[in-house]
Amino acid sequence: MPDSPVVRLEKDGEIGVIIVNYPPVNALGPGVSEGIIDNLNTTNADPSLKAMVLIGDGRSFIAGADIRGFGTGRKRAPIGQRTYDVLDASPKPVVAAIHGFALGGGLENAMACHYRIAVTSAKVGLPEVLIGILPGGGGTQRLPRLVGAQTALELITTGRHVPAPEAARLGIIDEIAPDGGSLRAAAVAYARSIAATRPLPRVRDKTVSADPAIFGAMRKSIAHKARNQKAPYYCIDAVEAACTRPFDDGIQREAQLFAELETSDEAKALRYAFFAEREVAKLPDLPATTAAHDVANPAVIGAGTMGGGIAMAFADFGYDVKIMDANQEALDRGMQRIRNNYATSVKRGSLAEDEMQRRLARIHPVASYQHISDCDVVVEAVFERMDVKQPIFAKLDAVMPPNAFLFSNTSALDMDELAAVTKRPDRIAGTHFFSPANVMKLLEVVRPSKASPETLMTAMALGRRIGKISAMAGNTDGFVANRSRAPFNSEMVILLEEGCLPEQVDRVMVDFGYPMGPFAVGDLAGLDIGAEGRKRRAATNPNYRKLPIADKLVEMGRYGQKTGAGWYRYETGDRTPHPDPDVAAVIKSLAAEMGVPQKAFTDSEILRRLLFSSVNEACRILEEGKAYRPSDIDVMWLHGFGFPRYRGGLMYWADGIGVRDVYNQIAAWHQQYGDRWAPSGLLRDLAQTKTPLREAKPAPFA
Ligand code: T1G
Repeated sequence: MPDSPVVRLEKDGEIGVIIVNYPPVNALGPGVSEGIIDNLNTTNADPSLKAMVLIGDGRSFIAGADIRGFGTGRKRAPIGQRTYDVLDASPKPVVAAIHGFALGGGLENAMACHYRIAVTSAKVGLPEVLIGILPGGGGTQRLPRLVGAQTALELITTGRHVPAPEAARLGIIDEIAPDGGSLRAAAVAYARSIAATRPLPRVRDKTVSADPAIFGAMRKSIAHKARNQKAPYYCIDAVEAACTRPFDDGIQREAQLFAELETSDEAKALRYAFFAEREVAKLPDLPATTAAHDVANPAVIGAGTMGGGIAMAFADFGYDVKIMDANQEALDRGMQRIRNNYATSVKRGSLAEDEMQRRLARIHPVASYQHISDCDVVVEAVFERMDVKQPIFAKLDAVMPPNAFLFSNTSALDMDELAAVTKRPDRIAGTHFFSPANVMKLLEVVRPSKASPETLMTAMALGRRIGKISAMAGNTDGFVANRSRAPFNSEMVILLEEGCLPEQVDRVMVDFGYPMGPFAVGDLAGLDIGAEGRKRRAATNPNYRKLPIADKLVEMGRYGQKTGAGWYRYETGDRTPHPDPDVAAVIKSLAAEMGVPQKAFTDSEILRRLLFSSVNEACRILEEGKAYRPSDIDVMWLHGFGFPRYRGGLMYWADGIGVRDVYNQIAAWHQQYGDRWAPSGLLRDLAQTKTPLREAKPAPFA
C-alpha cells in the first residue's frame, strides 16, 4: 500500500524514520493511524532496518486524536489493531522523537514506543479530561507504569502540559535532545544506540501498585471543581484499574469508560468550547492579508488595580513594559501593589521567587510622557471617566510616534469619542481587560468605527501574545460581555424584591457550576462600583430600571468585603460570606414599600430569570452587528464570568433547553414584567424557524 500522504517512511541507513505530516498539529486525522501502522509493518518486514523513529513534520509531534472526528460515528480500529498495540508488539525498537506537543493520543503513541526522546521546548500531556473524555489509547494504563499512580492521577485529572525536562524527571521521557540541533538526527543516533538492546523495554510490561486510599482521596480533592461532571471521576477509575488489574484488562476497562464519555453532554459542550476558543480569533470581515504589528515596546498609563494588572500581564509573558501615572505617589503605590501581588503568588507557591524578580525587573515605572515616546503601543487604564481619558489620549497623540497604537482599557465608554480627540483614529481600539487583568483570560477588543484592520488585528494578536483569549466587540454601551451580563445583574436584584434572598440565588448559581455566586462576586468587586454605573445610566436613560435594594445597601455603606459587609456579613480577616439578617430585613421592608407581591421561587426559575435575560440581550447584540458570532459571546462568558465550561457557554446552554422554549418563556415574562423582557427580533425569528441560537447569523459588524 503506497505511503499514506499523511505518513511517509524515510531511511537513515539502518534506521527507518516514520514521519507524520498532518498539519497544523499532526492530529490523528483520517489516514494517520493507518499510515503509522502500514509503515511500521513495512519497516519490521525490511531486514535492512534495525530500528525506527516516529517523528512529526512541521511544528509538532502528534497533538492527539482529531477532535473534529468525535461524535461523528467515525469507525476506530478495534483493540489489538490500534497503533498503540502495533507499536507495543513491534519486534524492532521504536523511538518517539518529540518536539512541539505530544498530547493525548500523541503521548499515548509515544508511550507505546520503546523509547522517547524530546527537545527541551517540547510539552507532553494527556488533556482529554479538558474535553470531557479520558485518555482512550492506553494512557491511563501506561502513564501510571511510567510515573506512578499518584503523579498519573494528577496529570490525567488536570490534563496539564508537562515541559520535557519535567517529563524526563518523571520518567516519561528517556532522553532530552538539545533545542536548536536536529531532533531527527538525535533520534536516529539514539535508535542506532539501542537497536540491538533486548528485551525491548515495553511500558506495558512494567507494574504499578498504589495505596488504595489514594483514589478515594483524589475523588474527594476534585469534588468541588468536578461537580456535575463525570470525566474527572472516570479518569480516577481508569488509573485505579491500572493498579488493580492486568494490563489488558485495564485497557478494556479504559475503553469502556471512554465509550461512556465520548457522547456525554459534558464532552459535547467541552468540544464546542474548545473550537469556539479558536473560532474567536478569526475576523472574517477583515482583508485576509491583514497582518498584525508585532508589538515590541508597550507602555501602560495608569498604575491602579487595572493598570498594574495589565503591566503584570505584559511582564508575565516576557515584555519589558513601562508604566506611568499622574504623580510619583500614585506610581509608587501602583508599584507596591504589583510587588505585593507577586509576593502573594510566591507565598502561595504558584510563582518561584527568581521568576518574580525577573518579572518585576521587566516593569519600568516612568515619570513622564517623554519616557514613553519611544513605545509602539500604549494601553490607557486610568479612571473610568471620559473627561479624564480624553486629555490623556490627546496628550498621547501629541507625543507618541505617528504609527504607535493607542488602546484603552475602558469597560464601557464610547471608543469613538476617545478616538475623536486624536489625529490617529485608525490606530485606536479598546482593549478591555477583566479584573484581575493578569489573571482573567478574556480580552475584549473593542472596535471603534475608524479603526484600521491592522489596528484590530494587532490588538487581537497582542492579547493572545500575553496569554489572553481575545474576542472582538462592537462599540456599544458595555461592549459585548458586560452588556450581555447587565440584565443578569438587574434580574438578580429584582428577584430579591419578589421574595428571594442573596444566599438562595448564589446557591442556585454555584450548584449550576459557577465558582462563586453573583452576590458574593458583587461583594468581592465592591457594590459601590456598580452603583456608579447605575447612577450614570439612570441619568441618561429615563426608562432605566432602578434597583432600590442595591442602592440602599450602598447608601448604608455596605460596599462588600472591603467594608466587612455587603450582601453578606464578613468576620474580620475572613472572606467567607455569611447571610445577614439585616440584609433580609432591608429586602423585606423595601419590597413592602414597593408593594411587590412576594412568592417562592424554584431553583430553575431563578436560573432562567438570570440567564434567559442575558440570552435575550446577546441576541440583541448579534442583530445589531456588535459581535461576530454567538460562540464568541459564549467564549466571553466562559472566560469573563466563569460560566461553567462543561455547559459550553451561555448560548450553547440555552440551545440545550431549546430556542422555542427560551423564546416562549421570555415572551411570557414580557407580559408579566414589561419592556425589559421584550424578546429580541432575532430570538423571535430563531424560535419561529427552530434555528439553534449558536447557528444565528448576526448582522454584519457595525
Ligand atoms: N483535533 C483537531 N483539530 C485540532 C486539534 C485536535 N486534537 N488540536 C488543534 N486543532 C486545530 C485547532 O482547532 C486549530 O484549527 C489548529 O489546530 C491550531 O490549534 C485517543 C481521544 C496542540 C496545544 O486535546 O491543545 O487524543 O482554528 O490554535 O495554540 O486518548 O491545539 O486553525 O482551524 O490550538 O498552537 C487530545 C488539543 C485529543 C490537544 C496547539 N489532544 N489541541 O495550540 O494552536 S483527544 C488535545 C491543543 C485524544 C486519545 C484522545 C492545541 C495545541 P484552526 P491551536 P496552538
